[in-house]
Formats: sequence, C-alpha cells, structure tokens
Amino acid sequence: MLSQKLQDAFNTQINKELYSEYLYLSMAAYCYNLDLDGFANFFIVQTQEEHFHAMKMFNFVTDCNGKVILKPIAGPEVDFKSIIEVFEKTLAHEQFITKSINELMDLAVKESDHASASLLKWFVDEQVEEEATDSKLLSKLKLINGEGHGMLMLDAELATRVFTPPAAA
Ligand code: OFO
Repeated sequence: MLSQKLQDAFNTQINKELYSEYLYLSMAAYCYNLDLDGFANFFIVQTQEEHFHAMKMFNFVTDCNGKVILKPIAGPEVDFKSIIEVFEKTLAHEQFITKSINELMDLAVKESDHASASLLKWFVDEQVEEEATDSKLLSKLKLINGEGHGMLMLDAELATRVFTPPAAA
C-alpha cells in the first residue's frame, strides 16, 4: 500500500516520463525534417523507452492498489537551432529526470517503503545508462562539429538502434 505522498510523487513522475516520450517524438520530427533518419530513429526508440518507463510505474502503482491520476502533458519544444543543441537539451533533460528519480528514491527510503525503493533502484541504474549514452553522442557530435561525412556515419550507426524491452519486465 502506497502512502498518499508516494502515490502523488509516482503520478508526477509518470507525467514526466510521458512528457519525455513527447519531447523525444518532437526531436524525432526535427531530425526527419533534416533527412537525418538515423537520428530520428534514435529518438523514436527513445520514445518507446520512455513509454516503457511510464508503464512500469503505472503498473507498480496499480499493483499496490494505488490510484493512477494522469495529468495533462505539456507541449514540448519544436524548434531547435542544430542537432548539437538537440543533444544538449536531451542530456539536460535526462539530468533533470535523474534528479527527480533520486528525490523519489529519497522519499521511498524516508518512508521505509522497500517495494518502492526496489522499483526505483531499476530507474536509478537506468538513468546512469541514459546519461552516458547522451553524453557520448554529444561528445561525438562536437568532435565532428555536427556536419560533414562524420554526420552521415553517425546517422547510419543510429539507424540500427532498436527497442529491446528488458527481459524481466
Ligand atoms: Fe529517459 O528516462 Fe525515463 O526514466
């Protein structure tokens, strides 16, 4: 049984995960408009991951006999200056999500809610991976200055990304 405080915090986090899905869909659209279909594919896969994150929390709240309360999803940014800016914003967004997950974990620990803490451990680990992926891509983009032959190689590499739901999910 979730406390009211934890239930509210999970519902807020579900909204943030769904907003993340929406933000990355907007970034995918931007990449398609530049004919960078591989980069677009990277963000489409990211939307699938974010949807998975939201549903993982959705299922947890309902399994705990809690009430999922879906809030309005804000409109994401639609105009970007460059692909480098897109990845700067992606990394900044993931850092914001990491902070949010950590605060949720702090609350679960404070309330000695072991089930919530166990679920959130998965998200803590996932955020390390997400930030590392975005940070590496941003570094590569800066190395090639977001242009030229390097961009085509990176685009081809990102075209191969596929969404693989974690086995235990
Ligand atoms: Fe991109 O992260 Fe969800 O949680």
